Amino acid sequence: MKIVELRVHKVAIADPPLRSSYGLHAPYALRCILELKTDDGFTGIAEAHGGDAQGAALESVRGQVVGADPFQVINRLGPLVEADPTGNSADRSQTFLVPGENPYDTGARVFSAVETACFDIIGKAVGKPVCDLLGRARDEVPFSAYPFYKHAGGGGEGDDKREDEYGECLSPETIVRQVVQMRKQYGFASFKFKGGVLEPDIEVETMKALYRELGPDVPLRIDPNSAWTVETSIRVGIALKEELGRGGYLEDPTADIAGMAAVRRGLLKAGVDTPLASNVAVTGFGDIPESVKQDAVQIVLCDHHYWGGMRQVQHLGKLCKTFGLGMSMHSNSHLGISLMAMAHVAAATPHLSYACDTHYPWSQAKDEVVLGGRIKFVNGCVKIPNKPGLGVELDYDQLARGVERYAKCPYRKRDDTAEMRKHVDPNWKRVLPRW
Ligand code: GKR
Ligand code: MG
Repeated sequence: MKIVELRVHKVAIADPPLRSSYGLHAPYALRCILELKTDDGFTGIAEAHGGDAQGAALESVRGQVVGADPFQVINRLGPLVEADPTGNSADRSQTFLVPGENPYDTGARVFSAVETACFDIIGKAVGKPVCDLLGRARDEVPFSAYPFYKHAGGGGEGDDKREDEYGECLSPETIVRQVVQMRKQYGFASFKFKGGVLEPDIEVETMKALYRELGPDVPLRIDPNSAWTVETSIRVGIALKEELGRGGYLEDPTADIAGMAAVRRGLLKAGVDTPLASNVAVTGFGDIPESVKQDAVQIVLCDHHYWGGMRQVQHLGKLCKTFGLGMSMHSNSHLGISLMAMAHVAAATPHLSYACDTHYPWSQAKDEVVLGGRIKFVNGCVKIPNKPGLGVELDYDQLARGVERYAKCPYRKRDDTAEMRKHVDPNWKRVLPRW
């Protein structure tokens, strides 16, 4: 079998004005859809981060991929996972860069997309779901709701302005309303709240309001993306001992491994052993030794998109198990192809015991490129379909609309700072730590 065609489709999807310590989401999130076609009629697909740079990076491997055997090409491209186009492998951290815009993991992101599309082809060729190729550990994958502070608006621009499903949510009461609405619609049983936006005391109050609403059996997490000092992180960790302590965690309260380790020490000293999780301080295998040595992070968030694909996530699972670390999954704005890939890799990673993050509720049916429309959640879970490969196909009409939206919109990369300056505060800067 030979790959005869590689196609990269850059799409834009409406995204509401969500806030995080990185700033504000633009009216459109950008994604790339990769298609690989083989000489015997199979098509493998994958979804990656978006924008011009990611699109060009995917195009750059055309020469290595076209003409190759999908059973072999993923191993040949292996060096991409370790490649460092900046020549500075000392710090691959995501502290100052949003995921998908980190030049240190460009190769890992490209590899991941090619690997996913090849597994889709291989699954189709042998008649098996991708998670069965990797080794299935579960049939359905629980996801966690991902409430955000948000301004009014449903995303999109001009005559493509979308309805605002959730309204403005910038207070504890409106976040509770958002969460109740999401739970009703998707059945989520775990909740991760994106903090780092308002004063920490308001965010503590928000978490307490969520706890009161959801009860003690629902795991809660908060993730301020490094917005807090070590002292603030310890103070919040103590204040939320009960709320985060029941199967939840405190995610990236402060920057870098040394900072996270200091938070851990402070919390333990105060008798709080809420685990610290990370997708910012720990973003690659190179971060694990130091993190383990300092006991900085007790739960690592994987993400096949930038950890270098599905098998790397499985390796990470083994490593986490070996060192007694827990494992969860990170997400960014995405469509159904990414959701299915996330579900397959989670289904094939037994050590991943926390419900996976997903931004999926923030995307809309109008933008979905998967044939048959949006992926369904049942009780907060995605079931692995009894179909070969990823189990989803492209809707080419929807794909064409996404490509057209990309061509029309002015966004070419994710820039949450620029959006903050345009819509909220012309002098806004990402200051770390802010509180
Ligand atoms: O979508 O604004 C966002 C999030 O802040 C995202 O960019 C983060 O990467 O979900 C993420 C996280 O867990 O840090
Ligand atoms: Mg995070």
